[in-house]
Amino acid sequence: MKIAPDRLREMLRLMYRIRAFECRARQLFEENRLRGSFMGALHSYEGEEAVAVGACVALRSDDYILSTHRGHGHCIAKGVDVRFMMAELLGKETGISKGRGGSMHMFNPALGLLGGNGIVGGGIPLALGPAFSAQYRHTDQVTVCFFGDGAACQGNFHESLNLASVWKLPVVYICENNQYAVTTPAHESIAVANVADRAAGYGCPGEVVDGGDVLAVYTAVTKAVQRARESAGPTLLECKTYRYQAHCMVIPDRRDPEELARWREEHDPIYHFEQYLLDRHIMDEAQQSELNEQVHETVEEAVTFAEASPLPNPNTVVEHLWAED
Ligand SMILES: Cc1ncc(C[n+]2csc(CCOP(=O)(O)OP(=O)(O)O)c2C)c(N)n1
Ligand SMILES: [Mg+2]
Repeated sequence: MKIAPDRLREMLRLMYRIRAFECRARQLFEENRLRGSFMGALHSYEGEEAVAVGACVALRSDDYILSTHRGHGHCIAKGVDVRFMMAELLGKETGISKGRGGSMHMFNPALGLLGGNGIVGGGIPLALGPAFSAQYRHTDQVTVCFFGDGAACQGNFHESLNLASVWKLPVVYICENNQYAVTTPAHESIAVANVADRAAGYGCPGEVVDGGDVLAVYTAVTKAVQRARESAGPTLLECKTYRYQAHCMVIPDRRDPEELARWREEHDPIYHFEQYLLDRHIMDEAQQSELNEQVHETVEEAVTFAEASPLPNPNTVVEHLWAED
């Protein structure tokens, strides 16, 4: 698939931004948790960047996404300003959810971001709503629903995929199979070799994708989006990937350190894409450093913005909790 050089470099920028954001958020979490100023849990997306970026770059800005508890990458790839995300992590009034949501509850309907979710698999049935709405309104908007390998074992996964297929709803289901649900390996909880194999049971296409290859993800999602826009129904994509950090920042990592080292050394999505761009002279080393520096500046500005922002006024604690007329 031919992709313009500018767009390819933009994909790398987004991957850098996600990695830098996650590293900085992790530092803030460590520094602040004892002081209690970091709001809620933190699930790092480091290592999985190619999935969010490959998928979201294949979308239009008016397409919808449903995110997860590990959702910072989805938000950044869909175009959210990292200042408002960082402020949300610190529970500030300027946060994307006005400091009420924290890491797992970032929303921006104007960008099609219909929210993260602290309930594993919670976004899977919700995705049917915007998809049905688009079909009913005769727009050709597509809904992308991200979820993990653990979520793929929830009952609502089966019900939702069946309904989406029966009604030919414009949804692209993207399973981010990072091989574990907390500490449970996917092969101990999934009866078939691939989550994508389950698509046969719902009469829709299913495909296993290398989740470390941003272009493979982009290509697969582009095809699935096309199918959805043409009213041909949903697709189930399973992106095989790996997370670099423990499940969240407070649960000890029980994975084999050698396995983790192997994934980092042999399958790092950012390293592979950098090499791809350098080898084909789509980017030179000077451009690469500039891109990296810009991203780090952007993330530092976000930290400064977040730290300088006020906490919500306690008198407003019950505001923004329900939809307003
Ligand atoms: C309904 C529900 N059950 C259990 C949990 C606790 N929990 C949080 S994350 C998680 C694992 C999810 O694994 P997966 O779907 O593979 O996503 P990953 O964390 O690997 O990205 C669990 C069991 C929860 N938040 N919601
Ligand atoms: Mg998982």
